[in-house]
Amino acid sequence: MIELVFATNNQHKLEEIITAVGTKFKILSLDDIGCREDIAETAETLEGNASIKSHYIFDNYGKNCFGDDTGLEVEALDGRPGVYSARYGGPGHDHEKNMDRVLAELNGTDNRKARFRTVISLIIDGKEYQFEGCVSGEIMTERHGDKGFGYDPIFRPNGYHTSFAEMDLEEKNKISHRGKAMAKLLEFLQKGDF
Ligand code: ITT
Repeated sequence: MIELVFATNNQHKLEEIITAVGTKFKILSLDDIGCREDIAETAETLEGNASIKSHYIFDNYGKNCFGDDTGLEVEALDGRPGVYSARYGGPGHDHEKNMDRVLAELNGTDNRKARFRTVISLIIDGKEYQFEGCVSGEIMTERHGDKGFGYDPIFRPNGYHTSFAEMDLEEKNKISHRGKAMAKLLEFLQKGDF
């Protein structure tokens, strides 16, 4: 069975991926390999940051691995918070402050279109591959639901009446940015052309 390290410090992401992968692959966490460092995300793009995370693990631990970087891109805000999604409301990865800032900036705006975009960087035997997944929707005027994480309570995907935070993990995975990028990664691994 292929073992892959998922280079994330976000427990919600880890849970989502383990649910998506099922029993096909063994996913190891950073904890499992004894990595306790905070990997600095210094790139200006999602592609760049995803790559930093996976290279950090491969270069320091020599293990096949993947990392993802995700951003919420709001049309009326020229694509912000985008690559700055984690710290949009200030330092400290505070999800509530991040949502407050987006809601405040969209106050009174009719165009509430937004999308989540995920880029996964996979490294197998030193070679890098990238996979992208997007989901379009809109920013609601207030929070709904308490599942998920990050901006989930204020994001409603197109074709649904509920926010991501009102969906179960399985339901979110089927249509989400990370779920789609992950499906591409799994298809690639199952083909075995690497
Ligand atoms: P790692 O870098 O350790 O993986 P992180 O939480 O910093 O974890 P990202 O840099 O990829 O993850 O994500 C930036 C922010 O985007 C994250 O802190 C959340 O606020 C938000 N985010 C990412 N994925 C999300 C999702 O599926 N639903 C809602 N918000 C999400």
